[in-house]
Amino acid sequence: MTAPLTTAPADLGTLDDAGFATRILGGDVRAAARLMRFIDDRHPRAVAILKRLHPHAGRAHIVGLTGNPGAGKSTLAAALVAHWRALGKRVGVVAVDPSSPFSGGAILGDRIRMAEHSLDDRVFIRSVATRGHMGGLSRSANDIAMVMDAMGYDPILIETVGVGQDEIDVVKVAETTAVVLVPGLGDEIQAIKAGLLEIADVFVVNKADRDGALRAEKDLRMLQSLGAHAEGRWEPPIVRTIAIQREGIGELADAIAAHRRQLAAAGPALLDRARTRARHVLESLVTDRVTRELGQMIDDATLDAIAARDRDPWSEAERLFAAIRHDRGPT
Ligand SMILES: Nc1nc2c(ncn2[C@@H]2O[C@H](COP(=O)(O)OP(=O)(O)OP(=O)(O)O)[C@@H](O)[C@H]2O)c(=O)[nH]1
Ligand SMILES: [Mg+2]
Repeated sequence: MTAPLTTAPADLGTLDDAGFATRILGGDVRAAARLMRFIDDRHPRAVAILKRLHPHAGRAHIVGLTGNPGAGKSTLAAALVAHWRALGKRVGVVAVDPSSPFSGGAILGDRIRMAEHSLDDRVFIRSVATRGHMGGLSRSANDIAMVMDAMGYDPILIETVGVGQDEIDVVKVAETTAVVLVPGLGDEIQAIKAGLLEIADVFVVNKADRDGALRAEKDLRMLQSLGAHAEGRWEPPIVRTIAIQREGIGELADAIAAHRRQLAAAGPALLDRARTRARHVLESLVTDRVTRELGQMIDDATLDAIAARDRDPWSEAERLFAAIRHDRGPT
């Protein structure tokens, strides 16, 4: 990440949490990048600064872009960014896929694809690779998107491969999720298996230059017609794109915007999504903490006692849970 020239040579090391937050809200990309490293490293300062940014976020349209590996998500992301930039928007991109163009493990072709945006200070691109924590990927992506949101980037695109629960959880924080499919290969069926159909607000049939794009669209329509049709419910549109030729990108951007307009018009639906997002984040934070604390509380003596049948696991579970409940912490 190159700092914009307007940034004074900041000694970030001397800033306290409030100073950090002020810098970030003022648009300092270097300070934001530092915070994102804190987030990656699970540094305690990350939470302290995030708490200060939280009231300032909530304006951006967070858009999830997911689909099978190689479906063309990164190519679509680069094309969408170009489209939005041309409309004068400041765009954020959070790339979750470790093999994505924005991450360290990028393959050369991918990197070139996104290179046109890499020197543009109105585009903030950040990759997320944090793994190994339950829900870690999703929470890091959410935190990073929130930082961009607080800084005024809008829309914010989150690219994640639609394989594996942790990856799919990522788009639960998105307001609008676009699911990318490609013609042939029975992708439609794979999508159902992976639960991608249920989370789609917009379908993209990318690689429409290939045989079978119409067929794929028809198959999708058919599947949709089998689903439940609640009155007034949003029917996910199907957009055909050729990402490498940047065809259909305007239509895709329009479909994404239309979904948000519909959510906003529906009122309660938007509230529902916000509530679902809040629940997802809160549950993930609490679950993570409880898991960690439990890990520390369960000692070998207890395990041996249960194994030797001196104690029973139910009583021990009750005891542990009671201990967690009584340690209410600061309120
Ligand atoms: N023919 C054709 N190829 C495309 C199109 N869009 C992308 N590709 C190619 O498909 C390949 C994969 O594209 P990516 O954008 O890297 O796909 P991805 O979904 O981000 O892949 P992962 O991040 O690895 O899951 C690349 O070689 C692209 O050039 C398209 O519309 N038509
Ligand atoms: Mg990719």
